[in-house]
Amino acid sequence: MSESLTKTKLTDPLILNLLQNIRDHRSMLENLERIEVDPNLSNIISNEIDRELYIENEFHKAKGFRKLHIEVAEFSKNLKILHCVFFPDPKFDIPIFGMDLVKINDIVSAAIVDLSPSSQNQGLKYEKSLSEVDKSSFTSLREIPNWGDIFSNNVFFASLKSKSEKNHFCRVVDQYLSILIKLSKEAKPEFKKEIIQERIGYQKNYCSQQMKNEKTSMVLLKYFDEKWVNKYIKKVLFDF
Ligand code: BLA
Repeated sequence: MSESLTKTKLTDPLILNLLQNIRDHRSMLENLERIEVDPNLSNIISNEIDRELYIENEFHKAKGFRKLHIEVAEFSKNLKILHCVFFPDPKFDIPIFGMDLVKINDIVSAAIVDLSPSSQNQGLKYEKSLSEVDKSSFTSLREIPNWGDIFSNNVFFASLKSKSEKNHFCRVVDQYLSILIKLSKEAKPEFKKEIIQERIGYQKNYCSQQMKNEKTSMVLLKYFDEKWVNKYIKKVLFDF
């Protein structure tokens, strides 16, 4: 498959490792297809001194998923981000896979992963499996901000302090993705309008809560004007 990100400029081993793992899981989905997006929004590069930046995006869809989005970005050579959200097709009862890794120089200040509910009582199907994923040895767990009521009870959020914590985080992501893929294989389409509508509401709420994370927009506003940032957040990151 010819993938823009296969040639990613980013060489950070942790991000490359996570990226490979996410792609491996994604490749197990049925009817995987690329979604074409305006290249002005998907691949963004600037070489302006001290304001260097690049953002690379991959968009796919598959059976059970309306949008599989992976983004890698590097700002001013020191802030690196791996952002990934797999939005389910609301006809299917599949949670939203989300992860974000923020690395400033060599420090991973934020590493978050979750399967977030996209319908009522959905958690009953998978919360137990998430809770069984070993997350015991992390030293710097972080508190979820107020807007994060969209996440499941087993959202994982920490700073990663050592090589072993970085490796352990990769294993947590791998296991969360395995649970997601299993749920997606079991999911059958639903045709009742009210149920689909309710799931659409969950995804809209997920997106509007994510938009309250000022840390995302703060970074982008250093490089782009407000109009562009709003468009990028609403169309690329958290569209519905
Ligand atoms: C935090 N997100 C952050 C931070 C930055 C970004 C700079 C602060 C790091 C820190 O608190 O240590 C920036 N993240 C970005 C940018 C993009 C990005 C610019 O993805 C993309 C262009 N954020 C998400 C997703 C999740 C998420 C999908 O995009 C979770 C599934 C979570 N990011 C998230 C959380 C924080 C964060 C919970 C901490 C916010 C806080 O503590 O206030």
